[in-house]
Amino acid sequence: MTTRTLREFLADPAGDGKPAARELATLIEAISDSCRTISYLVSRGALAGVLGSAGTGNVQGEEQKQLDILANDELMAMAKASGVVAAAASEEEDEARPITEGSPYLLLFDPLDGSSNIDVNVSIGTIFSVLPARGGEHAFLQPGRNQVAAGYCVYGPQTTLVLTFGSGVVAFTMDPPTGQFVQTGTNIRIPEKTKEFAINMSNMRHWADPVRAYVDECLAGDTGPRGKNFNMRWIASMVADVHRVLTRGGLFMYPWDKREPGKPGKLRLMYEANPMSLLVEQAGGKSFDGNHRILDIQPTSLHQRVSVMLGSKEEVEVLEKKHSAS
Ligand code: P6P
Repeated sequence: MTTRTLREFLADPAGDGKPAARELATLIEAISDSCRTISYLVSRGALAGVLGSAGTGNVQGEEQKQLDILANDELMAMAKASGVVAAAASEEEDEARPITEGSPYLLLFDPLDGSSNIDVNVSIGTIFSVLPARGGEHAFLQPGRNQVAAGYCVYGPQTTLVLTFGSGVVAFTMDPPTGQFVQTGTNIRIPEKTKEFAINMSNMRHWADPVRAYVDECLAGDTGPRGKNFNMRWIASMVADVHRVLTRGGLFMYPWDKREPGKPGKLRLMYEANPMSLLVEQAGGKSFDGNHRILDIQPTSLHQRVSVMLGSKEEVEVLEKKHSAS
C-alpha cells in the first residue's frame, strides 16, 4: 500500500482530487501535533516526573492526574494557535473557553481518557469532537449527528490517530523516528458479527434487566440461547476498548446502573460518547443509550453523562431488542 502522511490525506481525503476544507485540515493537523506531544509525555512517564495525582479535582468530581492537566493545557493552547476554533470545551474544565471569535469550529475533548491507567502503563487516549460554530450561549448543545469531524488518538504499543469527517473512518500510525502520522487504515469497517463483549462485570448486580439478560446469555455460551461461546475484555480505557471494537469487532457497554439511579451513565455525551458513536456508525456499527441512537440525543448540558452501548451491528441489535421488549 502506498503510504500517505496525514497532510497528504487531508489534501485529497476522498480520493477525488478535492482537498479537505482548509480550516478543517488546519485543525486536524494541529490536533495531530498535540497528540504527538502528549504521546511523548505519556511515553516518558516517570522519567518526566508526570505520573501521579495533580492534587486537584475536575468538574466530574474526579481526581486529576498531572498528565490530565498537561494534556488539557496542550490542547487548549493548540486550539488558540490554530486560529480556527471559536470556543473549546474539555472534560477537565467546568466552562467552555472562548478562543477565536468568528472561527468556524467548536472543539470538544477528553484530553486523556482512561487516566486511571496512566500509572500502570496501560493504553490511554485523547478523544476529540468538532462541531460547527454557531452563536448563542448554547452553541455547544448540538446533537452528535452535527459533528463535522471526530476521532481519538490511542497511546498504546503504537500511537494511532483514528478519525472521520463523516465519509468513512481512517487511521494513521505515528512513526516514532520522524513523528509523522502515516496512513495505516482506510475505510475501516466493524465486523457485523462478534463473539466479544466489553463491560465492567463487577457492576453486574446493579445493571438493568435487559443488560443482565444479554450478558447472561453471552456467559451461557454454546449451552445457551446464543449457541456460541463469547469472550470478554475490559481495559477500563474507553479509547482502547473502542479501538479494539473498530479493529476486530465487539460490543462495548457502559450502561446505566442502579448505583446512582439519577445518573444516566458514567461516560460523557459530548466528548466521549458522541465522537465514538460517529466513528462506530461510520465504520458500519451502531450506538445507543438503551432508548435512543446516541447521535440523535439533544444535549441539555455540556458535561452530561449517558449510557453507552456500541459496536458490531448484529450484537447492538440483539441488545436493542432486549431493551424494547423490557
Ligand atoms: P470503570 C475512564 O475513566 C473511563 O471514563 C472510560 O475510559 C472507561 O471505559 C471507564 O471510565 C472505566 O470505568 O468504572 O470500569 O473504572
